[in-house]
Amino acid sequence: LFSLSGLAQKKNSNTTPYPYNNPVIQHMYTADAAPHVMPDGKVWMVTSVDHENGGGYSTMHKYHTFSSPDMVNWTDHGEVLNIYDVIGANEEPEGEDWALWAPDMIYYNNKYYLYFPVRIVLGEDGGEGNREVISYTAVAVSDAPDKHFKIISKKIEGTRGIDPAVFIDDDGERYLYYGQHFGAKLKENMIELDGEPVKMEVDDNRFMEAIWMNKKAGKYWISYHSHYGKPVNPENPDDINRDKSRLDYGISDSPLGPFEYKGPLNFELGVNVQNGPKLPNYEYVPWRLYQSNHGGIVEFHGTEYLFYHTSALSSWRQDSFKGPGTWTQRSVCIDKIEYSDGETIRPVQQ
Ligand code: FUB
Repeated sequence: LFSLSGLAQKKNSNTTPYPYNNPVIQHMYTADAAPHVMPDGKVWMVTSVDHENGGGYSTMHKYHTFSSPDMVNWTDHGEVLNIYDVIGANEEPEGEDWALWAPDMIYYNNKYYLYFPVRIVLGEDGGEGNREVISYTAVAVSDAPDKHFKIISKKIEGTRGIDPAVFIDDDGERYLYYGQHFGAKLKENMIELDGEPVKMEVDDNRFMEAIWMNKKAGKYWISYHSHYGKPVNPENPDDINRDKSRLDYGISDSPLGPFEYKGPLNFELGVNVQNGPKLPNYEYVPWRLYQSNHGGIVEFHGTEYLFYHTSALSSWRQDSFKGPGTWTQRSVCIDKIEYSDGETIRPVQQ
């Protein structure tokens, strides 16, 4: 997740239809797709929703679900949760403290569970403590993936941080990943951790967020957003904001690791193109135009697919790919994953 300054909004001046069918959702801006095959045999995804006018991460106020019988034709089932479900109908969302960021939705025991980060304000204790805003994993439930969800927990005790993702193993055990680095078993009630969280270790030592877990050939494949390269601000060499970003992956014999780092899941790209220095060789091509990264993998009819987002559609609407598009006008894309030998993924090119 990168610095939020300088979120200037450009006008959509290009009305020519987008020339490609990836991104798969083009009537609205979507990000952070979490794909799963549901009992109806279709692929479903819940996504964050970026505001039609951009405006930064603070303008993300709802989740939509989508389904597809074939990975090509997608139905928008509309909004399944709104920020007002979290803060109450009479409140006004205040900036990023109340934005709805990357979610996950999973089927378990005849119900659909939606996991998402909720910020809770701490430290306003009569002036003695500093105001501190912490994200926890919240859970909402529904009888169907296209119906409005009802919040059943605003805080899974023990969780801290954004980007929750749930994985259910072949033996029925449930795992929750959250907050950049952590993983833990989930109890059958789906709203409590079962034991202590474990720090997910991948032996590449890069910053992680947006963990996704999938299983193939008996191995556990962790994928995540890694930041690497030079610090964006050279005066702050420890800053996690780096000039490159991509999805990386590793494998393990256990869903809680440790993981052996395997390599990039998609291509390298320059980031912070709005705020930071442009890389000298940065090319404005559609499959490289994005400033945040968040992936999800699903197996459908024997093939694995990577879901990710770019800001190529936004770029197209602004100026036919001459610029990077708007930071928070992202769009979900899908590509097949090719496993070149049972243990390596060929980096995905759109
Ligand atoms: O979409 C908001 C945030 O940006 C997500 O939580 C991160 O994973 C990144 O995609």
